[in-house]
Amino acid sequence: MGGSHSVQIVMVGLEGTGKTTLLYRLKFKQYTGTIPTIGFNCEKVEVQEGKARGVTFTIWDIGGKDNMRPLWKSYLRSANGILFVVDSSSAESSEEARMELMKLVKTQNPQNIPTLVVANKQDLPSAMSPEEVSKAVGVEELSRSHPCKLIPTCSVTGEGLTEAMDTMYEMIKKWKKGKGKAR
Ligand SMILES: Nc1nc2c(ncn2[C@@H]2O[C@H](COP(=O)(O)OP(=O)(O)O)[C@@H](O)[C@H]2O)c(=O)[nH]1
Ligand SMILES: [Mg+2]
Repeated sequence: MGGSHSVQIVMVGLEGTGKTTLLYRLKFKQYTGTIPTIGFNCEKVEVQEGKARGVTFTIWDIGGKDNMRPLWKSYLRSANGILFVVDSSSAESSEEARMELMKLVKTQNPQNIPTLVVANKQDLPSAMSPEEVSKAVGVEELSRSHPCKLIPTCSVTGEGLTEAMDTMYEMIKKWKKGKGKAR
């Protein structure tokens, strides 16, 4: 399929949810310590396993501090997929995450680019279950009207990341097909 072997991903979410850890886990296959992201990081990652094997993901990891959030939408123009990372162990920030997710998907995304919510930090004992995260940040509700799914992960060990990239890729393929149709 022409052009489908390279996709552009925008990764956003509140600060400290594990976006940069996830990016470097995918890139270097190991845990790397991170420092808070000022601005953004960008890496090309060729997926080695799963359904997206051989596909190159260019991933833009955008800082989550509130002064960066107005910029999220400008990165969406050339994106094929959104990764929205959530800290599953932080019930207290789930309302803020829900509001940012709603704004992003419903008002800042006229192209209806597929969104995969990454329920990260599943390894922590205090983590909410994937179902609880789904309810808390509104994935359940959003998925009725928008292409939006959730995958549980641990970016430190890399658990769930293959499933996440598979799911993101499947959603993008579906979205690209749909774009060809008259709306
Ligand atoms: N226990 C646990 N800690 C994580 C996980 N992912 C990231 N972290 C930690 O969360 C902190 C913030 O991670 P970072 O990637 O900088 O978050 P970002 O602000 O979203 O880029 C760091 O101390 C990471 O080591 C995870 O899956 N489990
Ligand atoms: Mg970061």
